[in-house]
Amino acid sequence: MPDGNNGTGIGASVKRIEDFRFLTGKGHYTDDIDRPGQSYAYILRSPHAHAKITSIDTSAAKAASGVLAVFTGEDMQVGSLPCGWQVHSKDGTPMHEPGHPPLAQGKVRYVGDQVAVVIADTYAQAKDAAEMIEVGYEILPSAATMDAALTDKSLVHDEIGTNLCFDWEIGDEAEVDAAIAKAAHVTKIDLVNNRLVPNAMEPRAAVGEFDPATGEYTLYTTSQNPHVIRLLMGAFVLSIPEHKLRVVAPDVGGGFGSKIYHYAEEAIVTWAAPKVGRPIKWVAERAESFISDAHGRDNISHAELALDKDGKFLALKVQTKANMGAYLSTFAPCVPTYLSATLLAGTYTTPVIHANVKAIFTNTVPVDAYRGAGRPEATYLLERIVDQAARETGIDKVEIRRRNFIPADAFPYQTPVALQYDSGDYEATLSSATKIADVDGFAARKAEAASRGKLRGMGFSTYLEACGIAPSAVVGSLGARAGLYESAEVRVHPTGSVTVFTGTHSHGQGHETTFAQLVSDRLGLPLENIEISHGDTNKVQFGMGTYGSRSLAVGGEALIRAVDKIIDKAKKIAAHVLEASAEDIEFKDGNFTVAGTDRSMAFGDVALTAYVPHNFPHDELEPGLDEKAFYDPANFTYPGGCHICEVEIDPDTGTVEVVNFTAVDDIGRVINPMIVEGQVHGGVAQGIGQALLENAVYDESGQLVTGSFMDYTMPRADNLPSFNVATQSTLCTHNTLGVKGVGEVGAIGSPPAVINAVIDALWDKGVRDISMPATPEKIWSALQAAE
Ligand code: MCN
Repeated sequence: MPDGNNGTGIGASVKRIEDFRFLTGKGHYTDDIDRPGQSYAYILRSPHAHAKITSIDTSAAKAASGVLAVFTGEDMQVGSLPCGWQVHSKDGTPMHEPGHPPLAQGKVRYVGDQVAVVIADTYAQAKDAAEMIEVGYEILPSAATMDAALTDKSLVHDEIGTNLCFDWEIGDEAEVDAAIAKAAHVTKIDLVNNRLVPNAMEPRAAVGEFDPATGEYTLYTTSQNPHVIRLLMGAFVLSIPEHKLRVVAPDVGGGFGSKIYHYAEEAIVTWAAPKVGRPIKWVAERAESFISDAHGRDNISHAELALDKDGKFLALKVQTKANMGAYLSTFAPCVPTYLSATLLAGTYTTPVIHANVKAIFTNTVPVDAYRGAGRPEATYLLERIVDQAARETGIDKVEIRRRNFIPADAFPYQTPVALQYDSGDYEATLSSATKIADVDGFAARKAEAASRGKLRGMGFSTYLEACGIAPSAVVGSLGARAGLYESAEVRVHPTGSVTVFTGTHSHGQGHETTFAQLVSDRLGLPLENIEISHGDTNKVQFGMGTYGSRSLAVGGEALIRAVDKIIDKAKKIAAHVLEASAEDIEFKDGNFTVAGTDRSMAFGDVALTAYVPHNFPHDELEPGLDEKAFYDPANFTYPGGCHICEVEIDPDTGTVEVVNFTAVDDIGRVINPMIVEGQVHGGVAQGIGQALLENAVYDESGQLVTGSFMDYTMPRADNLPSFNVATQSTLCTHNTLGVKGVGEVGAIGSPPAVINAVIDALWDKGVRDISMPATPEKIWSALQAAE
């Protein structure tokens, strides 16, 4: 069976199969879909953060050239865009869940809120006509920041009577307070986790279509999880039964979490298609994406870490305010709670932890998961406070981590914040990273940089993350409203080639390659005989899509289970033909052999036998070779690792250059090292972006002042060094592949490493804190203030 680096199976750096079509311009994205008779939608959005709609006059727009229809919230009386997660406050009351209409009903609650849709023959006609819509607004005071919202002077949702969505906690506060009271040292820190705009390369798009002959609706959309959209939009918003609603997510140009959610525009084009009697396409303009794609992060935290006299952590107490924006997006409530606070043990043995999260409605774009979702926030907090504690106690920052690591022989390890880690070796990833980053040589490099007038710093992050989001036993108890299992179907065709249908969705992660590698490894088939199909609810029976670095650990495992069912059945067919017992059939290198003999059948011959009457055991088996598997894992997977960042700062300008970045990640068994390296590169680039450049800023009236690439800085190639990436492997114990996720580790581990490096560089100059993003202006000002 092909295996290892020279083959096409597990462990081989196979070049991405999908890249041929992407690199030759043959990718097929939602905007490439043009349906016969297609019309175009333009969404009129609110220019105000908070206002009553006193009147809407659409008559001029309706009469404009090419216009087919104009709809407002009054016309579109449908269900509310639903939230998929429920969180309870510490007093047991459920979170406040305000209605979220696809088109505003009487009130707008953020700049960008949908007010009306114009549908016309061309996009230009729709956009021009939208300018003719007269909307009367009574502008209301807005709660643009969390602090403003907490005064409850201006309510985002009057009917709730408060801007506090929930007030949640985990852990025993009294125990934590007692531990803090008797600690030798308590380190305190206040942190902002800056708000981010996702900015996938392909803006969101949707095409809605209705076939009156069959009563079937089709939605083509830029989604990470078409089955979830079918479920949420069909069942909750438009009341379309699932068998009459097809959702197709074709090639998708990046998502980073922002394309998980069910968005209003998807419902609008699907609902309106039968009304105008033509398919309708909507594609976001870039500026529109800034004010309509769910944003990420936006937490403010205060944390206290108690230590004994030897630097052992005794307790951690965290209070976080988390911005939900104006409405609850699909996953929003679980991000600062179950995906973040449960990570606060990190890689450490802290015995008691208490976290309180106040989720707050504001008049801003809804906030939801963005690459890492909650885990970058927890990691940033933990790794910043650990570094701070090292400085305050005088213990070396590597040594303080070592003293507090969960030892490699302590797994399974139950944390005080709900999660049980199955495997890990944090000392191993730290040791490997310190060697690769040449930590010992840092002092000399710092001295040399100083001779050039530069400030050099080194920062560490020994992170842990929980991914493979699915296990119903865990997510059910954590408030998920649906099981997040994954399914796969393996269809072996009569000539022995294979089509795999997976419920996960690849939008840059390379599943068409890595999933084919899994099949190639198990069945001994060449990659060209294997096709991976995803993204169409009419082809794939069930799926929960791709997010939370779940596709390999959950979808890949479902696939392997379906392949194993194929092998079991194929053995029975081979046993019949070879006149042996199925128990005596061995499967190796694509051949079924009677043990201890040279009697064998190739996989393709068995496949053919499954479909032709000759020599098939009809009385024992059903014909055909097509198997499905659903997989519900027992637990999350727990990647961990060490990121080390080295920066140089120009004190005259405050400019930071990342001169070295080392990432050693433990992601269990690696299927494709090259794809894994690419995933880490992308994640680290986003982490560096958050740490140094990106920031979504609202003014007090609720206007997004960083609403374009002129004001919102994305990381570019010249902001990044050549990364040193390596992996270390402790196998996941509860999936047969032994794999953990990799898709988010880069974005989770890197931000604190960067900021710790920046603070390290500035420490001798008297600077004690720098918040993200560490812009030149901020650093220069901090240096001036410290002088
Ligand atoms: N892989 C592997 N060996 C492992 C782990 C993973 O070879 N031990 C491979 C997988 O087979 C897959 C890739 O690495 O091809 C990522 O796998 P996984 O960690 O399972 O993550 P997902 O496929 O579920 O992807 C989701 C993750 C998330 S949550 C975000 S956000 C993200 C990311 O992936 N968004 C991305 N990576 C992205 N990459 C691109 N190009 N675009 C995005 O939008």
